[in-house]
Amino acid sequence: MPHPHSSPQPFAEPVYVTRPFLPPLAQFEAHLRKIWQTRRLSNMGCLHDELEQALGKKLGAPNFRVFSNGTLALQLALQALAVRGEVLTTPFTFPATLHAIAMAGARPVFCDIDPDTLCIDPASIARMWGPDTSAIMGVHVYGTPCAVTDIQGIADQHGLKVVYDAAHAFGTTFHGRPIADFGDATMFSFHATKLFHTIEGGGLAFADATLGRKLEMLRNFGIESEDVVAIIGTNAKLNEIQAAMGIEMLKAMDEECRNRAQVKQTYQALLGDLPGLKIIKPGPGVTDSLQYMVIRIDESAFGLSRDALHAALKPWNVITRRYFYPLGSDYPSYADCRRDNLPHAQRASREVLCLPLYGELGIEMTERIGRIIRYIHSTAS
Ligand code: T4K
Repeated sequence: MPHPHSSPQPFAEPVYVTRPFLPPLAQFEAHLRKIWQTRRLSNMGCLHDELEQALGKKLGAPNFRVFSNGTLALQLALQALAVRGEVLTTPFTFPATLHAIAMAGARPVFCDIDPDTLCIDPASIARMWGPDTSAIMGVHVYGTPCAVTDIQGIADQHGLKVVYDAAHAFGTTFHGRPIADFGDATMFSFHATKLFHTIEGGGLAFADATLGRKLEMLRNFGIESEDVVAIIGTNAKLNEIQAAMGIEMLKAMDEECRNRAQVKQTYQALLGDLPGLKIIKPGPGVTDSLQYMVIRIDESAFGLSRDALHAALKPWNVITRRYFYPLGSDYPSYADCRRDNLPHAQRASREVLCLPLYGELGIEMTERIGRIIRYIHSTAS
């Protein structure tokens, strides 16, 4: 352990919260060469279908479709399930969750979160249910599963659909079950900033196999056949270059996960004993999605607020992110939405900070970030 007062060196270049993994260029080029020959660029080509199948297997989802991004996958899930009126959800999320609800023609209703899991609190769901409610949208925040059993219980009692935003939960299992196993539909994001990515992209696992055809039409302008445009749909197709990236990324997952796990262990060793700094970990029975490295700052015990630490790290070229601040319930667009009291969400939004996490970061750079945080802490308190 370094001496807490020895001054570390700032980074010469910014170290961001993430840096996308890329497969070896030669492997990707091989796909590009084929694409150049076949001229098949989009609209459910071979690579698209290959990736869709491989991802369904990987995620333990027998019913699975891919989309151009996670936000549209979420919106189309709600449309496929004919969700209307109010959707009980969490304000502690990325804007995409709430905008997908609104774009699908429904209204978010804000529930508080569980202070430990940071996911939607079933007690708050029960309080906020109303006659206009048709669905619950939980977010498996940082890859920590929502209280899936309690949520399903409330949904069954009131006849509600359950949709999960698993943007952060690629590959997560909960007591041995794939995260895609819960609810009516589960969305995964394959954005460049995610562990597994297709540059932009998203996927949807769903329980009712008959939704498959409807989702295919929703992502392709509602076209059923050459002669029939059956429903109103959009353009949410994943193209062949995105699919090629996904196919190559899948090959690299094990290695990237090993490297990220090492980075997280290094942070744990350097920061685990700092008063007022809590490292957020996946709960019991959960495999870590290795998507984010999240700490929570208790200002009174740490001596600095989360915002002060976020700002203090910048001159060292350590660029952290406050996922999720501001809270969705504070966006002007949702000012009129019904809401519970949100003390736990408000507190979490003030206290969480995502540190850089990606395989390439390696042990040495992680140790340096850890030493910088210790140094900032020691000179502040
Ligand atoms: N639901 C939840 C709970 C989500 O968190 C998200 C997305 C979604 C739904 C929607 O899924 P998608 O429609 O995106 O599939 C980023 C991502 O853009 C977003 O996908 C993600 N959540 C969110 C948590 O993080 P920003 O605005 O923070 O991105 P940005 O551009 O600031 O990137 C963060 C850092 O990553 C940069 O400082 C540098 C690095 N970076 C980023 C990109 C895009 C790179 O090094 N290279 C890159 O190409 O939203």
